[in-house]
Amino acid sequence: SSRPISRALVSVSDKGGLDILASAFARAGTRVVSTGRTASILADMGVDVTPAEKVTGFPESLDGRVKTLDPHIHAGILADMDNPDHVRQLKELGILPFDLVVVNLYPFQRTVEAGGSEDACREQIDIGGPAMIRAAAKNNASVAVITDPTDYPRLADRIVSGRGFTAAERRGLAAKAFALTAAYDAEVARWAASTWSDEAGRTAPSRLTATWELAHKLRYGENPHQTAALYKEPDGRGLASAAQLSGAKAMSFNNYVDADAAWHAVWDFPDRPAVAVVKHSNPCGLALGDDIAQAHRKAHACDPMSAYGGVIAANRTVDLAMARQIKGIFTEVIVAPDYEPQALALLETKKNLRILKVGNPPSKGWKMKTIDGGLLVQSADLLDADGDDPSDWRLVSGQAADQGTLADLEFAWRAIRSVKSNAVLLARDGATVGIGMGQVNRVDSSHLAVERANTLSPGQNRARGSVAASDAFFPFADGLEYLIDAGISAVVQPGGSIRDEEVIEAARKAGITMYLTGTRHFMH
Ligand code: 93A
Repeated sequence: SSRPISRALVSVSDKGGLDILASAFARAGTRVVSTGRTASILADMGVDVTPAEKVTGFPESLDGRVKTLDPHIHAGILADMDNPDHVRQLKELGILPFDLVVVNLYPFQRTVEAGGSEDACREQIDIGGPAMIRAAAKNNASVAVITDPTDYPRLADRIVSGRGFTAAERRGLAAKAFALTAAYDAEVARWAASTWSDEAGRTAPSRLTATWELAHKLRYGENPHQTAALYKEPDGRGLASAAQLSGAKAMSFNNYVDADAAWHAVWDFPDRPAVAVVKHSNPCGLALGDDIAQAHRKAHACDPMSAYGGVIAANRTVDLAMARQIKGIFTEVIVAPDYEPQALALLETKKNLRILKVGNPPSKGWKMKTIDGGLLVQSADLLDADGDDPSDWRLVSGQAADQGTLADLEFAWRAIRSVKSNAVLLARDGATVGIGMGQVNRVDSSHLAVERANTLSPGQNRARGSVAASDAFFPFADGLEYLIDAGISAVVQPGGSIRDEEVIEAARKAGITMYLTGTRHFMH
């Protein structure tokens, strides 16, 4: 049933459109209770306002943290006016009911997006506002709740009409209100998880509260007969929110998948300029350089054939030298933190090259994968396990590696994180020279790594003298023996097979250096 709006509670952070409400209240003779600045603005507009302090009998205190958190306010919102007992209690307590609550919340998300300090963001977590909104939404049988200033013009008529809102309208407004407070809390939860909780970041939450927004529809999915869209996290960071600086075509589904793999791969090496060239979510070249152009030359040289039509990621600003190198290579996408103006100008002449700029390294949050009827969630593989640092490695064969070899082993171990299992990788001078990926047994991956090292760069035997990494243990000696026959000088692998003794014995017999990490880097 409709009821006239004779008493309203107004407390808004976004002061826009208050004039619309003010004139509606004046015409309807609505009595208004309001907080601090909202009250003074309404008073200036000629509204007869009662400050919330007068109603609560308590001053707005603690820098505004306590303004409306008071039973004189909340009993006025929550009383069921169709329940005679509630009506009687209000009378006894000397509390007047509200017919309308108008609230919008502190701009928490805007403060986070503007890069506000932790203190500034925390202070923008609205407590009293959501309490009033939720109370009014719950009690929509008696109270209308307005949370969206763009609704004022439409709803002002209802106030003026003297009939107020229908039950259906109040229910619709209540549903909208709960959606607002839920989204608001989800944003707070996301921010709190990333800002406050290293430990919480290691414990799967009992309920996922993240929300994704439609970024844009994609032309199609993995294949043209599949429909697809990209959703982004609301904080507007990361690859999903990348700026596309150039390129005739929009990013495709597969482009995003490959760009993501490449982007993660280069940020496994934050301390050095690094470039990854990715095809079908696997690197076909990954390298470090003294500068970004050198890193790209080395990464491309790993497998120039596969680099055709690839996705390139760099973890430093792309300079003119690197742009010149890419100019002659058919490349689908390049993603980097930034581009020198001349480099960008040159790359832009390649009409089909999609150029992406991403402001932040990949987030360290949860990684998700859907399965039938569910969602698998895990913390990111950050290469921070016990065993990822060479000082934790156990030498089980041959001599301790010299500095250069150890650096290559460490590079190979970090690089293999971004190769799909089963992965075996050969490296030299801070660059991959042969990558075996995605095979269903480790011998095939070993073959592939050696074959690529030796055939893709004509006239060279790049396997000889390189170092090898394996993403998980060798279950038998055969895969390792193949690498030894190809001439590798050292190998790093997790260990832990029940046949470790056989595998270690093969290394010792060949006199090569072998380290066990005790940790693995599967990626499926
Ligand atoms: O700090 S609060 O969580 N504590 C409160 O008791 C309270 N009551 C209303 N924030 C509170 N509000 C919020 O103040 C409202 O949600 C609104 O966004 C804002 C309006 O304050 P003012 O009228 O002083 O500008």
